[in-house]
Amino acid sequence: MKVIEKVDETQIQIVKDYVNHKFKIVEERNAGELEFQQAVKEVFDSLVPVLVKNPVYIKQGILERIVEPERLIHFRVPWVDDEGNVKVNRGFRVQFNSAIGPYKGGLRFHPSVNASIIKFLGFEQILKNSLTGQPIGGGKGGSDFDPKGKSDLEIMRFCQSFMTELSKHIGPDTDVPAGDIGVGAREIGYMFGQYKKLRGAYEAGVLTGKGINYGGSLGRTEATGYGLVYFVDEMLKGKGLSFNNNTVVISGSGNVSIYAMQKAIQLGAKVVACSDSSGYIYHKSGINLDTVKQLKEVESKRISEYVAIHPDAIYVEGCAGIWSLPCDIALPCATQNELDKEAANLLLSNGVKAVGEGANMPSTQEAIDLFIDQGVLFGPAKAANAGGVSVSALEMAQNSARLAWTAQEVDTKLQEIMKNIYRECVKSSEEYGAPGNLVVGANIAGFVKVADAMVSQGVV
Ligand code: NDP
Ligand code: 2IT
Repeated sequence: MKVIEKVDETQIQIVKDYVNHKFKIVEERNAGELEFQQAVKEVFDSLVPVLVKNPVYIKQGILERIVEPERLIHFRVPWVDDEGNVKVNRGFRVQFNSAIGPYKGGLRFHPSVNASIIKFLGFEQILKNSLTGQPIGGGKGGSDFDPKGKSDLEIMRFCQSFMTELSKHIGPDTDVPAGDIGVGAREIGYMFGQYKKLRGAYEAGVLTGKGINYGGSLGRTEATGYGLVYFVDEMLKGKGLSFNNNTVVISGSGNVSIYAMQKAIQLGAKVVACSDSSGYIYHKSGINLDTVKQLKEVESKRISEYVAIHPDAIYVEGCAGIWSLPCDIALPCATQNELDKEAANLLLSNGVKAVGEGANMPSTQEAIDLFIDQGVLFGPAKAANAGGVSVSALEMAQNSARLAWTAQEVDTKLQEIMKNIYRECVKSSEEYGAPGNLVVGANIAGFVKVADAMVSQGVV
């Protein structure tokens, strides 16, 4: 607050104009890449007070540099399906920023993947990874390959072809991919096998999210969902609230969603709904997580099948409707822009107290503005879902040290990391004149560390 009061209004206006001008250039240079523009706009808008206080970032061209990937690799992924047909997908890896460590971030396999999606995710990852306090830069990758309906052998052939090209660009000290939508332990296993074969060496730290028997970390599978709940728990505690006896709605039914449900239930919450891209289930007395796990993790079925096993639950076609359900806590854990203004208004009218983003950029800017204006506790993705990449960094540390920590050790570290991220976000929000606004707090706390490293390292 002090900062804002001390500087004169003209100075703030000059910086606002500067930021708007720089954003206009981002729009022009990344025409049509709406998700990327959305991610950059939110961050730039948060940074005005930081730039007022630190004109060195302007002089050093940090905004111009941070939005330009150090490298964007785009490649052909040819593979052969079970009928012998040749298929071609697009592969991507954005190596966005290496100021504070090797590029680090997941791989997404989903038909919607394009350069805009990969760049928005990679850009978010720079600041998220900085917030974790671990030495990891920002990267992301993936393919427009659709794993749905593919046989295990097709998945393996695709992963091998994808890695044949990707292997030229990654390594334990350069770039360390992991999972994201459509990429779990199975895909990481196939990619690791191919990388190892091509390299002729056992470089365990080249990928994270590996199986426990070949270099993976205990707790990585659960980390994003658990970390999200730990973060939201901190927000709730700040207002004298908790998960206990509260009703929770969680979108998605993949990795993040399932382990967010598990931890929320452990903390005494009643989780009443989850979804997939086809629709959502509502089980008023509380979702049976074992059934969800069996359907999704074991049988790869649709969430609609849940109601055949639990006839007192209902299934509704269309995933967006999940936000019309009454709840105290909402955790969007499926995909970007899944929670819009209309959904936010519905949640508000039902008295939602806290929203924590498990997915990356799941709320539109209008939805975020509504939550913040109405005083709802809001945990932005780059802070709230940072538990996954944090434990990935712990996996890298274990691989480097050639040892393995217990599940308890990893979980204790994860809890400390999430609490620390929360504290850093609160501190920055207060220091820069937006107390309690964790969107601003996360953007600033993540940015300052990267920007300072970029200044120290010169114009590279
Ligand atoms: P999964 O592939 O395990 O699960 C994704 C879930 O979201 C599925 O239920 C899927 O439904 C649903 N979903 C995916 N795309 C859409 C869509 N376009 N519309 C509606 N629903 C959709 O992925 P994760 O759980 O790993 O990832 C979920 C989110 O969390 C993503 O935003 C990801 O970037 C983010 N995240 C993941 C981390 C991780 O460690 N895995 C870490 C931090 C963030 P369906 O089965 O029908 O496709
Ligand atoms: O969005 C994310 O943070 C992830 N998908 C996890 C990245 C990682 O490297 O573990």
